[in-house]
Amino acid sequence: MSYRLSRFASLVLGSALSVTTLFGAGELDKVMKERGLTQADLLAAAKTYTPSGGRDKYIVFSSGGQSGQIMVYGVPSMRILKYIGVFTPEPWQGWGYDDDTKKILAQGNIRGKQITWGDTHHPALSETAGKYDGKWLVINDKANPRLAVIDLADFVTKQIVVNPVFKSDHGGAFFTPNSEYILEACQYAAPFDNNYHPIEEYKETYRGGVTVWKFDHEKGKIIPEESFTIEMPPYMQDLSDSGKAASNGWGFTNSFNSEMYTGGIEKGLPPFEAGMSRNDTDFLHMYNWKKLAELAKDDKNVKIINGHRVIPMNVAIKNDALFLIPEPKSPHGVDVSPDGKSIVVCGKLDTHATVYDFDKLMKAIKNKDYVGKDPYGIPILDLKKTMHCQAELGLGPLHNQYGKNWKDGEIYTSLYVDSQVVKWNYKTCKVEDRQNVNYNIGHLCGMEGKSADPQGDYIIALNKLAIDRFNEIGPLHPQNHQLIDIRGKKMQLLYDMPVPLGEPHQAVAIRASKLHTHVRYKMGTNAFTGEVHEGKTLAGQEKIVRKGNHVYVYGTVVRSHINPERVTVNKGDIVTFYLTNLERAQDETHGFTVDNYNIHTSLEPGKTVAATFKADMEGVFPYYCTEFCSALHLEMMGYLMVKDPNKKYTAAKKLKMAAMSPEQLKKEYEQTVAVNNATDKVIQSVVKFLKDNHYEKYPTVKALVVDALDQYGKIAEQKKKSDAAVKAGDLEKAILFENMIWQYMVKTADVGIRAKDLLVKKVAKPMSEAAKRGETAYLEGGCNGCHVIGKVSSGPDLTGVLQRHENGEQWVAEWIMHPEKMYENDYIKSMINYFNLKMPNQGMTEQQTKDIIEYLKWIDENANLF
Ligand code: CUK
Ligand code: CUA
Repeated sequence: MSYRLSRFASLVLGSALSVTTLFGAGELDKVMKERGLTQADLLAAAKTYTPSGGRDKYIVFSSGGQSGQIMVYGVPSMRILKYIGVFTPEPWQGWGYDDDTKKILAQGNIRGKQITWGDTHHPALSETAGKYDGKWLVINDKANPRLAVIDLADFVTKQIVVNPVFKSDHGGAFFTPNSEYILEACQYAAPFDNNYHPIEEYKETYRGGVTVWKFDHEKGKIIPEESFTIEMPPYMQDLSDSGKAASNGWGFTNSFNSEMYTGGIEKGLPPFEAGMSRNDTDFLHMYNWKKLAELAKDDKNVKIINGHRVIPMNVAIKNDALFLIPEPKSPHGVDVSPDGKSIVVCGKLDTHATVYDFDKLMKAIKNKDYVGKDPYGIPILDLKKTMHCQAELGLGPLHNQYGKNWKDGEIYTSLYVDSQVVKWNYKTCKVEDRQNVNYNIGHLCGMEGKSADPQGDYIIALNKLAIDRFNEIGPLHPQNHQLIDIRGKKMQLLYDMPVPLGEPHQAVAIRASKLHTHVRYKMGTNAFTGEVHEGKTLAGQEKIVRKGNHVYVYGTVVRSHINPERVTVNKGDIVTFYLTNLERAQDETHGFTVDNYNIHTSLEPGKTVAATFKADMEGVFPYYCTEFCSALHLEMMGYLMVKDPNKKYTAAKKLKMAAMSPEQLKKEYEQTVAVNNATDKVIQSVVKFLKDNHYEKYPTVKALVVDALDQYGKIAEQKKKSDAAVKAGDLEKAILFENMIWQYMVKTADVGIRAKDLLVKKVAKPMSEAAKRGETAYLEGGCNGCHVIGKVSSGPDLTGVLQRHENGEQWVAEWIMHPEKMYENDYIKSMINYFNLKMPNQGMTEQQTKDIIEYLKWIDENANLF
């Protein structure tokens, strides 16, 4: 437990003594009173607060709802880390503003129509043996039936596929246990073909179904040619889940319009909502995707619709691969247990959750124990004979997640109408605990809570409304994700996080330790294909090539210039900027835009991008780097000049400007050289420190040093040019080259000092627990306000302070605890005089004082590093 946490803990335990001793003068009490916090609030804060630099245990991928994107955040801190551009443009990432990302977005065009929004619902993580493997993420778009594949090596969308027969989808994406396939169930039934069919022919020509997408688990690619759809009745298929372990090979999809009602409010008929909820039960569809995948390979088992393989219902029925099981009124969630033996279904309009027993389902199928057939001839199994138990949970049960003790029956269910999370037992169907949430929870997200390996720890309630939770920001409120601690017997609500992006129906969480992301791209990579980019350009290879009316710019970006800096084209030319970010340093990202031309790219280290546009406006257009990447970021720019070839331009009259005298020029030149020499000295001292401390042994430090030396290595060439200019008598030019040298030095120093700081941390002897506590006391006591380690500032340098006095430790201890008693001491008097300051009594306890002395000892041991 960290020091910080133990402080909170002792406080919550109510030890008044520890409060005053640790915080001094009831500082915490004051804050509590001011902010109206209870002790339970403090405990919740301690459970979620993540100090600067801290990391989260879990990473959550949340649907971004109507934004068509994905939101990534950490648990328990609930800090948002990223929005991933998926179905819609995301300007920062250049998603939809450069050639390669436009191509991926165009994969999502429907019948040639560009779709610029998405309604994302269900993200899914790829699995190996039913457990999350941290490789791929897939999400569906309900409005425009599409799936997208996101690569978790760089959190970038790599593929979008459009469902060829559905007009909307919902029950997807769900991976099969070894990611062989992804299930995507239809939502609103419609004709599979693209023709008009009157609604009076609903039962005959409208269809639902489940598309079983083949997935290349290695490459992270959906293979449409090897995918197929299982035709199903027009029952409005809804959420789905893939069987696993015991039930591997089967899929489960529920539905909510077994009435096959077709609405008609405008004709005086009762509305959809009434007609669709008339029956007491709807159907859970159970289908053997494994068997059907084999059947789908044979042409005689499939119909080709829109170029896609569809297995007709009668083929599935004949092969014992499709069944229906009644389930209570308007079901919504269906969630298979980690061992695949139980299938839990929630009825939105029922107060129950029903637990089906997979063994009983299989027994009924084997014995052909049917209660009848639906109008399409699909056998119906008996609800009573196949269920294990029903649990009375409350109003509007929607979705389920499993807890760490799932083997004993631990499960959590969201109650939409009651606005609650219920903890219950799916083996005994008994309710164990309830937690109110605000308001109207949809999904809930457990930590790997639907994989074969639920981790417990937390449940996140994904609430639809935020009503009274946050500051007023107008009629459109954010959504609200509430973090709940489920480690104890009782659930504890910890934190509310507003979600300002859209309605995130579902989120999935994975242990952060399972993710392994790239630090940078291999030089010249097309991030969207993983291959070498056709526009890859290395330093020195920059060029502008014209082919007919198409101008290709092969450029590079590196702190802090874009090469080339001037590009001149004719009005009407097509221009492609290929840009490669030559940086190797982590996080040294540049952005690129040409003003007024609506292109933008994000250039992470090593990446090559392409941006093509028609130069259809005459004029002068600055282009620039859009990330504040270095102290000279503003200078990282250039000009695109677009000339009209049919126009005659008259030259402007040159202004006469005052010129510098040769003496002034000489003085400026000498000053510039002197500054460079002084800067170089600083750099050399840093380099010596790095070498003396064997920076090469630490890969992260080494990467920085390599980058710094890379910058430094460019100086020689500039110096040559400067000297040549001096020789030719052009001091003006020489000064510019000397300035360039200085720029390289600044960049070297910038990275070099970062490397030094990092190295100090690596080579310093590890701190003892006492010294760590001492450092905290030192910092929180504000000692660093006057003392800087390694330097005399408003107070003396504390390096070596223990050696400066006889019985140093005792002397320092007394001085810290009772400084006022020593103000008359001659040495102290002289110091007070010198600094014109008195060391105040900071109210340190004996323990804190001891700890600080341990910290001072640690400083002395590492004195060479400061
Ligand atoms: S659905 Cu929205 S709350 Cu699309 Cu999974 Cu249930
Ligand atoms: Cu590169 Cu700013």
